[in-house]
Amino acid sequence: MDKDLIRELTTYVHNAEKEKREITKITAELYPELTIEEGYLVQEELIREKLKEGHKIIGPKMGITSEAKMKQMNVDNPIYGYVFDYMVVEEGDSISIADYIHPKVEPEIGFILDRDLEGPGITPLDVLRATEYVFPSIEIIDSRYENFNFTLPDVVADNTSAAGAVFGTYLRRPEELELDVVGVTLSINGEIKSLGAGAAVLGNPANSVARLANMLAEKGEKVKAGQPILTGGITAAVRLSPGDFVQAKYGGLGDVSFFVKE
Ligand code: OOG
Ligand code: MG
Repeated sequence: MDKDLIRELTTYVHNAEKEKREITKITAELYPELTIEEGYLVQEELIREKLKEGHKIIGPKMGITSEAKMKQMNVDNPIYGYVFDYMVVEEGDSISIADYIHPKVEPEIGFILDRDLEGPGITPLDVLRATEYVFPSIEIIDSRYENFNFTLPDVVADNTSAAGAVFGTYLRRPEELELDVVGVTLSINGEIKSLGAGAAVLGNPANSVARLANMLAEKGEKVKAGQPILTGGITAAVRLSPGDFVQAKYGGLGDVSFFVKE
């Protein structure tokens, strides 16, 4: 894939995000041969463009790490992308639905490391040893593709649908919890829409961070200390509408909530 094509595909997804407009997935017509590796080349160019525009990376996010997400999205492998500063929503705050295309939410367990993790060969135990805190969170995803219809290479190119993140402020040391049995309910206006437990995420969300470190190692990159890391949706994602009060309640890990306006 030459530089011009990488640039063309990057502009295609980037403009859709900026203009809050749905596009047809890349693999439908533009470039059906797109591979996962090429999807990451587009994602890397997209990230360079965002950095050039003055946006800052807050932290990495894993995606498609649970059976629920694999089934819902009809894709089958963990992927990663990045949360940027302009995507962060303060806990208890409101978002405006007009700032998104067709946003959905999913509950995720977050990690903050106190030292860098450099793969290959990182294990979940290495992750737990390097973890300063775990925290509750809600990710807002907003695929730029029509109806969230995409293949794995498409969604990688689209920075894994990253659009928003609400990082809870309830921090816990990892040894205070058994992350696999931390339960979560996601409710909208008090009605439970989905529920699950940490084990849904690759057996344990620490495993998701290990996978991230090992995937980044293939590019000579590492998971950095101090950055919030999202480990992937525990449950299927739920569509948002104006007037929604969205809350994720975690067993032993506090809760996170925000409002949705017009
Ligand atoms: C892709 C993003 C997946 C997760 O947690 O699984 C993701 C999507 O579902 O649009 O963030
Ligand atoms: Mg997610």
